Amino acid sequence: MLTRALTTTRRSDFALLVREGLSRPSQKELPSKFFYDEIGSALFDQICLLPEYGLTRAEERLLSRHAAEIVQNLPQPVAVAELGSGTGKKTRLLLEALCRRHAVSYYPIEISPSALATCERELKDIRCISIVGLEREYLDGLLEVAARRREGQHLLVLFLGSTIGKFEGEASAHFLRQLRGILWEGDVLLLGADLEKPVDILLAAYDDSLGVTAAFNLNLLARINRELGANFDVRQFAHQVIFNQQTRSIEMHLRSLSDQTVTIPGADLVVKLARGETIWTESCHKYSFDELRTMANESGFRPAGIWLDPAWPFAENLWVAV
Ligand code: AVI
Repeated sequence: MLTRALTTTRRSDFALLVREGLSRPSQKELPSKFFYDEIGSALFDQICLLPEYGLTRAEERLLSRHAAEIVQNLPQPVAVAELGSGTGKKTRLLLEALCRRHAVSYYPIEISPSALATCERELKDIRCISIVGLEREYLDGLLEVAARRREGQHLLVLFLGSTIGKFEGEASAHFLRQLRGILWEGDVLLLGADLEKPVDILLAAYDDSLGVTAAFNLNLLARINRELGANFDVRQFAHQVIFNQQTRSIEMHLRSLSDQTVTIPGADLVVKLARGETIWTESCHKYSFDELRTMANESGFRPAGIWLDPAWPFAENLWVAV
């Protein structure tokens, strides 16, 4: 098995986006993609084990029950590109089912080198796959995978874990249309989407009693301290979770507990935060069936299969590019 990682480190992106998000005159923001440094990735693995956070276990159940059936619905031969390297556990179920048909090239695409390394470590024992990790933004990585495909080879794109939910409103449709633009007719997208559920269940899932999600959120400030030399006093911030009824999304924020001034030399920035002011760090949209169908149709896909978890409303969607 060949394992190799292609890396382009864009460290300055972090400084630029921190500067942009924290200089806003109204709602300050930090992009959720920066949660996943080594500590953040380890905390996210813990989140997936929490009793309150059923999302990952729901998707694991779906893939362990239905991987063979999902694979039966795929064109062949296929190469597999995964947006976000995910937990090796879920991907393994699919790759092993695929390997019963033919050897597979697997391309995890991920901006976090530590997440990419974990994925390779977890999956390298599967005999019939070759792994080429791409340390890239999703669509840049997918373009590269598409350029490497062989004549007649289809692509299966995995976008698991409801990561699509981080795109707000029109941004998700825009992203899916761009993704579709890279694919050929007959290529397939396997899209994990967390479904609407009672608000109390959602709030507990993102504000767990052990404080793991709070640590995951606060680590973003600690990361800015470590990498950009900032002086955030992390104890002067609180994890805050709300459900936005209008957008049907969980929002995570970091609420300032005092009036404070923070210096971020690596982003050439001094930020003033008022007591009670928040930095918006993540959105996690929750889907209805109608919405998923409309999204597929409007972005150039035909829904070809849907698998649902009975215990935690979650949908694994197979969409074919048309
Ligand atoms: C990765 N993403 C889909 C997770 C979610 O549920 O939206 C991230 C997460 N944030 C807090 N808990 C989990």
